[in-house]
Amino acid sequence: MNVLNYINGTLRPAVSGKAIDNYNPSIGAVYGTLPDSDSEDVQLAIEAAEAAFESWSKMPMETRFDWLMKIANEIELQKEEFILAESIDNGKPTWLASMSDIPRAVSNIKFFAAAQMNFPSESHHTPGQGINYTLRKPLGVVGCISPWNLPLYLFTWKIAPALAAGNTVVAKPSEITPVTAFLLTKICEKINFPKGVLNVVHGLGPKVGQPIVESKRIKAVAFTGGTQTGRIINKVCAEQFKKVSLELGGKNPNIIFDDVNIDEVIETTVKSSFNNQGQICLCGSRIFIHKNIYETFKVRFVERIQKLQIGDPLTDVNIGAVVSASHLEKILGYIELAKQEGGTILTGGKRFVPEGRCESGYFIEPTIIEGLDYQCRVNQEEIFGPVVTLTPFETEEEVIMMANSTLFGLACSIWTKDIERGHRMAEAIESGIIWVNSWMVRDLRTPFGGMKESGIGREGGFEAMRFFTEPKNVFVKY
Ligand code: TXE
Repeated sequence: MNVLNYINGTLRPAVSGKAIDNYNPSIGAVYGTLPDSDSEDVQLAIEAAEAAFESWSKMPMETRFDWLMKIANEIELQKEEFILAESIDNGKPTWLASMSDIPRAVSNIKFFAAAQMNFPSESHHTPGQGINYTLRKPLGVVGCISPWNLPLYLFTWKIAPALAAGNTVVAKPSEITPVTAFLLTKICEKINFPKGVLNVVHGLGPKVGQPIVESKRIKAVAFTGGTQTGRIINKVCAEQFKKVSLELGGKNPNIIFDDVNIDEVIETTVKSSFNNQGQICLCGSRIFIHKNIYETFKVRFVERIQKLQIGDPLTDVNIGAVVSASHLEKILGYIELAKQEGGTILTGGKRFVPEGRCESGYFIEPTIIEGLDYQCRVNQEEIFGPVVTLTPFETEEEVIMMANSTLFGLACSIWTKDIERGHRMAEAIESGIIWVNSWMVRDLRTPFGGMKESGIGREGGFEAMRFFTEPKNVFVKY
């Protein structure tokens, strides 16, 4: 499939006419192209978005609701095409795209279409003097930059609140997985979505993302991606005092006490470790297990993982391909590093070569490692692949110290039947999201994001609506 930009309501190639190859990771081969856009395309997109802002921001909210719902409903009608496209473009199994990515993208749009109609302004009475009320106005043209791991899911997670709040958008999906964002823009064209309100420019980070972030005409940037890219974006935004929301990496602890039902924990830990080939910022890659159940857990977990099927994501497998050749190399590099750092590979540890059409695809066996120090690089740096480490602990204090020892602070799971301990741990762990006796249960109203080097700001619910609006307090004297 040849992906096109969507600027001012029209699907079009890059101004330069250049294109980049798009790879299917499960066969390791090019299967389409995307525009190799640059600052010229970004400027056109910004101009279109500026021209559209006045009418979109002043549109009755019911009409804006209808427009967003039209996009969501069309995705639902074409969901089979979207599921297949996401699976081919990213390497994830179709069941995952069908259970998570695509329905969640629809929910994101529906949720924020409704949220803008329920978004209250605040009012504060100053006794004896008067009353304050807070206006919340859209910002103008905003930039949304999204990654490859959950392509449509995270793309809509940003554009939906931005548009719902009345902004117009210049968005850049990941160059590694551009297809489902393109399919969404085909829908926009088909339904005659108001032109210039949403503009999508495809291409490389430094050539497209950077000019979006650098433009003084872009009033805010919402970014999800790697911590290093986040650091670059944050510097540019700081210089311009530009609003920025950064959802970055994680190295999340999964803490298992000795009072749990081990079978139940293992079932969820299989998912929190290896769903989407471990390429979810919320995956629990550091598993801390109480020493009383360490051996039992380890043996059963390894047995369970060895039963997982790896291979062609379009068939009934548990584990598909990782997203790219360079990402495959990065992950295998970390597995080598784990050996050098004294780790023992309990299962996995190698590239996997399926028979048949996927033999050149980027597959890695789900890998479990033990025997590493909690401070080693493998336990401190984000690998973002199907690799987890097991570490025993004895006391709450010890596991809190180890869990909090990284530069990240995104998500944490805590497994215990002792609810007091659950609350105590939740308070002590440095993390934006805590799941007690669960993982990845997401209520779209809740604040989502990380602390430390996992990011700045929160998305989700009214947090996102606040990010994409400027509050203005008005005081009226009695
Ligand atoms: O992400 P990038 P990469 C982590 C994960 C992964 C690492 C690097 O550890 O191995 O990041 O992945 C755009 N200005 N996560 O390099 O580059 C880019 O085009 C503006 C965690 O693939 O951060 C893409 O659209 N934009 C993560 C987006 O940024 C720029 C999900 C993200 O890509 C840019 C993905 C620039 N200078 C990776 N450079 C998560 N938190 O979920 C690149 N981009």
